Amino acid sequence: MTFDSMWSSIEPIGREASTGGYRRYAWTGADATLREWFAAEAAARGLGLVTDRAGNQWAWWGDPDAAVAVGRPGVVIGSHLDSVPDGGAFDGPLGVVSALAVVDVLKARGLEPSRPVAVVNFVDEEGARFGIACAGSRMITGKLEAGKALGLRDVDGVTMAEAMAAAGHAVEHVGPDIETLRRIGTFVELHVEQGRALIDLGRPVAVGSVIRPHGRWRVDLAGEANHAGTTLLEDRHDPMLDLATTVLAAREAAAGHGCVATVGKVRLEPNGVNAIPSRVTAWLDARGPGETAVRAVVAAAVRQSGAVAVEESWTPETVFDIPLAQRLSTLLDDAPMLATGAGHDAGVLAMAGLSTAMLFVRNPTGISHSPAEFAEREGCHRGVEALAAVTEDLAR
Ligand code: HGY
Ligand code: MN
Ligand code: MN
Repeated sequence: MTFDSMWSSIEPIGREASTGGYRRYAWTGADATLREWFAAEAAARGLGLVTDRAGNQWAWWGDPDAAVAVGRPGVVIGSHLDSVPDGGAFDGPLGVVSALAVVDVLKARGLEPSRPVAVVNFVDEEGARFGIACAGSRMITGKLEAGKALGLRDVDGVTMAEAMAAAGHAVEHVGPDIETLRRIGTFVELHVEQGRALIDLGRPVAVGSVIRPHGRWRVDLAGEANHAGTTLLEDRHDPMLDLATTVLAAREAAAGHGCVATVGKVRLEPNGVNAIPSRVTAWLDARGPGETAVRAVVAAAVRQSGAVAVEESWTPETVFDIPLAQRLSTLLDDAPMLATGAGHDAGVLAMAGLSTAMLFVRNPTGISHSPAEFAEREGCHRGVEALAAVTEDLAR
């Protein structure tokens, strides 16, 4: 199976030797190398490569526009190649490599699909550099306004527009991409499971049912810079105390509302060992069974400090195309249906009204967004087989 050779060639790209994690951020050198890798794999299969207005890459087997003209839009498979800081090898790339391997499997079977098939690489799914997840899919569906996206800045103050332009992408065309969206009849995203359900169920593959609501908020905590050694405690205005209460309050409220809450990114200024910070910026990621509960957690997190939680992104509960999910489950020996707390481009396309499904591949530890993220090779092959069966069924 060609999965193994592709996996070997992509695995070293963007890996950080010191941690074993990946730093594959949007519009960086690592991302450019990954995009070149994707283009080469597409060319090797004779797939027609198209880059859309947001920079997402689409590798087509067949003519998508001719198919649209006769009312038979394509079957799209794939995922993303970018990562969170020191992320794992599988979150994203497993879906892209599996999709390319599926093209090989179906061609080897001599399939002549009655619908075009595409492999997609969505750009900037993690939002690790510019702060908004699923930026590529949100831009083409209009969920993320181009001007707002292009003005987002990374930790060095570089805007997305500058980063895109430096990577050679035509910034002036960034925006909703109806032409791209109408080529999509069905999108199926294969993804490593980010949990342990499949191990506990003893099954290799599951079908996605729903993405639970989740969002990201920025909390700005002001303080007063002063000397760490000479300032009396009663004279201090130390924002780190507010940070501590925010983190603890978020955790307590999450437990009380059946949610999860994380402060995984904090920026201190001036960030000196012997200086009381003048300002702390913290990002709160909160997710749960319903919007009311999630927003209650956010409100509780900032209540004591009186700070404002500025919403940077929000994803409502997203239900996939359930008849499609049931069709896939039946096709895959009654594969279990799984809800997830993780966001995905498939969720963004589902919110845009496209017929969308997800397949999850077993993850022995359930760990993700970590160098320890792992999927057994046999499990990856089972995922390719499942995605091939699904793609053949949808494209016949
Ligand atoms: O944050 C998420 O759930 C996804 O990994 N972007
Ligand atoms: Mn992820
Ligand atoms: Mn992902």
